[in-house]
Amino acid sequence: MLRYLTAGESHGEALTIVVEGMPAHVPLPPEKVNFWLGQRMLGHGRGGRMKIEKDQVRITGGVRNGETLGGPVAMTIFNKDWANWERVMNAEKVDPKYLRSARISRPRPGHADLAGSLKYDLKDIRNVLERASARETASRTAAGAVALSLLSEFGVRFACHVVEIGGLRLKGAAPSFEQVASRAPKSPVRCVDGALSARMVRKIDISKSRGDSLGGSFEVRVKGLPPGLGSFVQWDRKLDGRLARALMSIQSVKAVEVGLGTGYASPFGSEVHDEILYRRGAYRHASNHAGGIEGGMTNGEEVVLRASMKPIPTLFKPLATVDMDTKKRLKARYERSDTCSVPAAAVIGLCVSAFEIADAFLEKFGGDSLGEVRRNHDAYLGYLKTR
Ligand code: EPS
Repeated sequence: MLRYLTAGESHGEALTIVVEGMPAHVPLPPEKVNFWLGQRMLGHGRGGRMKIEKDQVRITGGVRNGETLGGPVAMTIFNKDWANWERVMNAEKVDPKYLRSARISRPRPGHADLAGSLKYDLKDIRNVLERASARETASRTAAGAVALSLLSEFGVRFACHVVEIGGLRLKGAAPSFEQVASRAPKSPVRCVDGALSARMVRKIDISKSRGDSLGGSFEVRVKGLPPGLGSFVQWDRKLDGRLARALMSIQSVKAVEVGLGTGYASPFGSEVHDEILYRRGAYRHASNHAGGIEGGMTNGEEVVLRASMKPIPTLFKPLATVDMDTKKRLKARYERSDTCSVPAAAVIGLCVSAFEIADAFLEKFGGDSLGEVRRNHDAYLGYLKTR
């Protein structure tokens, strides 16, 4: 129902995003997209690039008078750093001396550099890293922000927080949705626990002083979804599978969990399955280990997703690699990078999750205008009351 494509290089002129399938009349002022782009730029541990950029979207299609028109929504985020790269990254013929000056032949361990260079026969690794760069996540954040505009019309709310950085982990009872929504944005590392935030900040500082990087985990929470989004009838319609794919495809993410996730591996079934209740005219669950998804469908409880990312592979004190020109063993090349971007990844995770959920939402309540989606949605909620 809903799909998007992104284009653009990290140091190219701009990032381009096209979102197709949004119904007409969804309010979409650019500030809504800019809010999430701004959130993505935050977090202790970000590098020099975030001091250069001030990510803002220009909506160039599909929106008029602050509302979607039903056609593809086209967005552009101009890279401020382009001013420093125009001679090197130009789409037109580039002076060989500039090409030489920016050329890279030593792939970074952990990055797309080696496999990408071999796969596309790109002799300059810059041609891999420019597109593989996590800069592309600004585009995905913008696409997710469009989805969030739709879902907010139906009272669906999203929150995200960081649960681990470099082995420092949030312990104890899980914070409520409201605690995550109110506390996480106030922390420099998007962590709900003030003391733990301070320790995470110190650990990031230590990592930076050593020329190293750190990974971690984040959680996305979604409140206000009715039961029945996604489907059990076919593997590729299962919502958990679709969310996992979206989260796993974020640069550096290596694991995704739903609800109790890997915690399901040890206990007895009787200890972890969420008992079903009927309260005030609706079905509920006594607990939410399933993370709001059973049989590939929302079950009416809060959706809880977690993802873990590896430490950023660009190291100021690089690991060993092989120069692809000489085949000599050398240190990998250093490119400006972040020390830790788990707080930013949490925002990106929220946005890509919102996109998948909006897609499933339109699959269920689809319509060409917001009014039509609302009629379908309200009729379904009315029907649920009869069950
Ligand atoms: C990023 C932009 C990049 C990096 C980072 C994320 O900009 P630059 O390469 O100019 O510093 O800061 O990307 C990576 C860490 C990576 O490995 O690609 C951004 O906009 O989020």
